[in-house]
Amino acid sequence: MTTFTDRYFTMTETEAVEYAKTLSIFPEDSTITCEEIGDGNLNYVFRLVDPQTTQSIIIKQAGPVARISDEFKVSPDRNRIEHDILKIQGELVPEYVPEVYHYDPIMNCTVMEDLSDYTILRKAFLHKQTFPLLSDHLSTFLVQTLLLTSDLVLNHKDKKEQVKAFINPELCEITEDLVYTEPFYDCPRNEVFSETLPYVQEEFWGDEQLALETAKLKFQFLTKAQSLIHGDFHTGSIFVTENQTKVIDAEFAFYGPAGYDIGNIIANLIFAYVNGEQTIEDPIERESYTSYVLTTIREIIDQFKEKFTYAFYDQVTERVAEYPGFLEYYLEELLTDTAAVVGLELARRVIGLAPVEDLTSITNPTKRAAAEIACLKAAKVFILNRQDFFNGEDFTRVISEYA
Ligand code: SR1
Ligand code: MG
Repeated sequence: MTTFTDRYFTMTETEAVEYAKTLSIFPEDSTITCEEIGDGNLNYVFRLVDPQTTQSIIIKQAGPVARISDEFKVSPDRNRIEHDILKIQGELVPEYVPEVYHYDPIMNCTVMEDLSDYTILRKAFLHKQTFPLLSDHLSTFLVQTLLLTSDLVLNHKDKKEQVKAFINPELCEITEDLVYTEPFYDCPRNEVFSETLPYVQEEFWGDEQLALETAKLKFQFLTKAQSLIHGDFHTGSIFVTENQTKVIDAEFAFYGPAGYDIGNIIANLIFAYVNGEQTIEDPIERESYTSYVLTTIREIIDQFKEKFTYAFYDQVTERVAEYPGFLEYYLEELLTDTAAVVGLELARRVIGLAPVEDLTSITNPTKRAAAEIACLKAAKVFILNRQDFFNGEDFTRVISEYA
């Protein structure tokens, strides 16, 4: 009989079933089936179902190395970070996160609600599905999580305790390397598509001004403990149905620049946009889908500003934040940081180690290179002109022009 209380080990499907039995979640006599369904870069995800009742759960376990490559030794304690932020998000935005049933600090796993009726947003976008409520849901999620965990609202001593609890050095190091460093020089770990490589060599690796700006941004990521951020807020971390949205996979969470989450999702919507531009043959369908994506981007930014402003007047506790002009200053800086991260994420998914299916699934090499180079052209504008972004239209204008 396997025991789960003495030492940590990564579970097989059979062991995950035995583990679930120790939690008494399913009826004692049920015959549970289990499948490991994780397709992310880091963890093991077991789906357990009781076929008699159709009751199901997810057990997410952190392994000692990343699945994408054992070069990344990442402490399984990241599962604690993910569990702890899920609990916080469960209070701030319960409708947008899965319910948590159990956390185990020995097995480094979290047992949570199964979202098998949902689809991963990136996959849905590859099928050109659209979600009219997405911008409303994501802008609310961003405002609630980024404002209510910041010094604007939290008592500063409590906030510092939270900064301590969410120190996440190994996962942050992955971002520092893969997002802020490696894409901007000829790093051996980069993986650039052959037809895109000449553009990268000429326009990215030789650009000293671009390198300097990314250095400044890296130091901002290292030092700006502004809000408890998700840290990996891309379309693969979002589950959707027609009317519902759930955010998962927050193991990269830490106190960082709030614009990191907003920029990340906007960049990943741009990947959906360029994929649509290059893969939808029918011009009417193409226009309809790409307009939907652009509208979603514009709405996320504009609704974020509107909801943030409303919540700011309602919730802010820091006295000096009420001085005239402070809200405008705060929002402007937030959008500058957002624009920069849009550029960084666009660049790193084309040049760096962890590409996205929106680009790699474009089978025609000329079209794939066109999509990737469009992302890179826009990336430079977002990074170099980051102080010129004040509203949704400023973002979509660059996308329409370059991407
Ligand atoms: C080694 S992990 C590579 C990437 O996958 C995660 O989802 C993050 O985006 C990370 O950068
Ligand atoms: Mg992930």
